[in-house]
Amino acid sequence: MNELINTDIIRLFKTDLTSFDDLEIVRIISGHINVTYCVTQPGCADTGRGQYIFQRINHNIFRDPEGLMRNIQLVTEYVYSLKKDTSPDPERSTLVLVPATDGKVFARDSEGYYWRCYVYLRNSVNLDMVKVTRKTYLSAGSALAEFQKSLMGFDASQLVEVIPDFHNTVKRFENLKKAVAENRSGRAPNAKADIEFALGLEEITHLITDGLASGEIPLRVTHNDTKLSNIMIDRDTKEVLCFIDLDTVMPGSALYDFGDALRAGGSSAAEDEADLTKVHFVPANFRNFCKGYLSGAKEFLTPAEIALLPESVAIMTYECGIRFLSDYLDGDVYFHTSYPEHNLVRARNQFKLVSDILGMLPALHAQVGKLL
Ligand code: GN1
Ligand code: MG
Repeated sequence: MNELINTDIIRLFKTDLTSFDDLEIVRIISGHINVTYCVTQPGCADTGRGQYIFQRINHNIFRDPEGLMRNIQLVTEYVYSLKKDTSPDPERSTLVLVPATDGKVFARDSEGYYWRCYVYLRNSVNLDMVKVTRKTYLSAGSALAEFQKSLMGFDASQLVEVIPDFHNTVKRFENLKKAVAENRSGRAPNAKADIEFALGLEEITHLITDGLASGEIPLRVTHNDTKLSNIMIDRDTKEVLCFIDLDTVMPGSALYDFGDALRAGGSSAAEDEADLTKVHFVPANFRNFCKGYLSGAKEFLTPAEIALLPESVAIMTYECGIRFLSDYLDGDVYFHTSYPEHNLVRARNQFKLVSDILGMLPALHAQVGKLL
């Protein structure tokens, strides 16, 4: 049974569900922040209208849930308007929000939590769930270029900054130093070598923020959480459909999305694999994703952006690692964890990748050069 979703919440949305007694409800555990359920009317999944995603928004992290939902509504409606005449399958080329019975794009439960509902993307799986092939990487890279390109005409001033300084690695570094100094969990002695490693890499933290400050790196509308589990593909053809998890769509750098996609997609192992002998950065994944990405993005990227593509992967991986480490030191107050050392395991995993990527930078630059 589910402790968190009941049919009262499901009934608050204008779905096509016809009965509420026999719904199949499955919790989806891949996200670290919100709580997600897939709700299916038995026998109706194939129509695409009998299956929905319900999410309870974590308002401790997303402090302005209504602003966040407004962002998602604007972006999904914008992408849909671009796709509706050009895509063979517009309903699967973006997430589609289901309005609540009062017309809003969210509803609140009796405890004040915000919920939203999306049409389930028919016959889809996320990229993390399949054996990823070269072709899938090429198409994921080009899907990212396409996502960024499609939002170039979107007026970014309409968007609220959902989490200020989300990918400001310099600020994340300051937060790490604070977490180390405060050591609220008392766990700092367990992470001595990890802290030392992280504090030793300050020089890479400002490469993107400096470019943004000087204007050499343009501010664009970016996704900001492009890990493979946020890329949906067709279960049969394996073609990329769209990006999901639009919580953090807001102004940012294209490098955040490129780097973050390869943070996850460039790794040989899951983000929380504890056996570091299984964790390494796979240059072929970089090459294939980058090839797909540049085929669409080289027409709009600036030289300063192209010059930092390899570094962006190191920076985003490092940033994620120091966020996990900071949360470990703070006592696991941000990311969902399944066991006490989970955040430390995740941080070590990311730092192993950072070491690999930094060691490969000349080779990765050579790859980019060949692809241009
Ligand atoms: C969080 O909740 P989820 O899994 O979509 C985090 C991302 C991290 C990611 C690491 C709002 O995303 O920034 O990269 O975990 N989202 C937020 O897996 O902090
Ligand atoms: Mg996310």
